[in-house]
Amino acid sequence: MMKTWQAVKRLLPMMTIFGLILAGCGREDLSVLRPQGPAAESSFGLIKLSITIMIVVLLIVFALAAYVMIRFRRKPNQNEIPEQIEGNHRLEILWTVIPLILIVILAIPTVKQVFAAGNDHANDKNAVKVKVTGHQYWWEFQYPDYGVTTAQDLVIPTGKDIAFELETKDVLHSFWVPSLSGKLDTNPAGTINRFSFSAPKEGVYRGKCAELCGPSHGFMEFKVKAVSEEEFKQWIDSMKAPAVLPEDPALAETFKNQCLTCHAVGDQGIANAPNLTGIGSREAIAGILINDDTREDGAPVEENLKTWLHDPQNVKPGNLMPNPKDLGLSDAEIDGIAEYLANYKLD
Ligand SMILES: [Cu+2]
Repeated sequence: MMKTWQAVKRLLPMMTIFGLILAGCGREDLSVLRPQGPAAESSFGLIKLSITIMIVVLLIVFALAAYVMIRFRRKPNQNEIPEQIEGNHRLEILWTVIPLILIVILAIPTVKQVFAAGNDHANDKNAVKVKVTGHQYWWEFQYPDYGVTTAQDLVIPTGKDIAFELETKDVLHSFWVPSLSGKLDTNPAGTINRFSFSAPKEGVYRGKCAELCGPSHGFMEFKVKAVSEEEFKQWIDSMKAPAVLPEDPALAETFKNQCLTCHAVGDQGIANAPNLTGIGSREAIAGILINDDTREDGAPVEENLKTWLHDPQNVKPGNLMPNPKDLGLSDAEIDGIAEYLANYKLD
């Protein structure tokens, strides 16, 4: 009785920790266990296959172990060592061949699907090409066929294969949308990695950087917005529309001189920092401040922009955005720019 209690006392904290860790896996849109596209479904199939094999092996081995422990346990007054059967050929062949068969069963679909996942659709005329560039701590998405560049919200048409070309501007990152596909690294030194996936259903899928890249790595989030083909075309058109600048001429001047020296809107500015075209329509500010007018999961976009602009380092430590105050902007100017950007929406 005492021993049981001690075992429980030792195991309890460990179980609690495991429970808490597993509880962290609960975010529906960030789970490989709820696949939303063919690439993720094929990985999920492999997960199910390997777990099934493991469970069957576990049950058989545990059942045999339990049987042996009960059936051959030492009887009262039994003092002699039982007959030793070391080197049983039949048994040894059996427990070598069975695992081999299991590994082959696992290997065939795994190899097949790994090669299928490497199919990059780079030369597929029907695929939508997207160049992904990882930056500390944001994602840039370029559509070379359309001449459009955006950041943080990757807009794609449903059902189409998206041919990705991955690169990084600084350190190693990893591009990962758990519910749509496996992950792929963005490599420095001009190495380009390619793969593709598609999203059959409209929706917003969360993506993450999956390679520790600095203090704000955990905040390096992005969204994949799968929309209908018409909506996608409309999005491209509105991204290509002439830039909208702040109405107030003085504020427009400040925005041009202080912000567009790194950022771009429409055809204005340069592309050293996230492109801001239509930022008011995005799912989040800085990837992590979720835009939600109902305030259920986040805050209204203008409030998020103010949070970001008044202290970018507080939101994402280590990012390259200078504090607008250090650039000489007044609180009123910062609020004005936040308001302007919040209303810069795409129709
Ligand atoms: Cu990262």
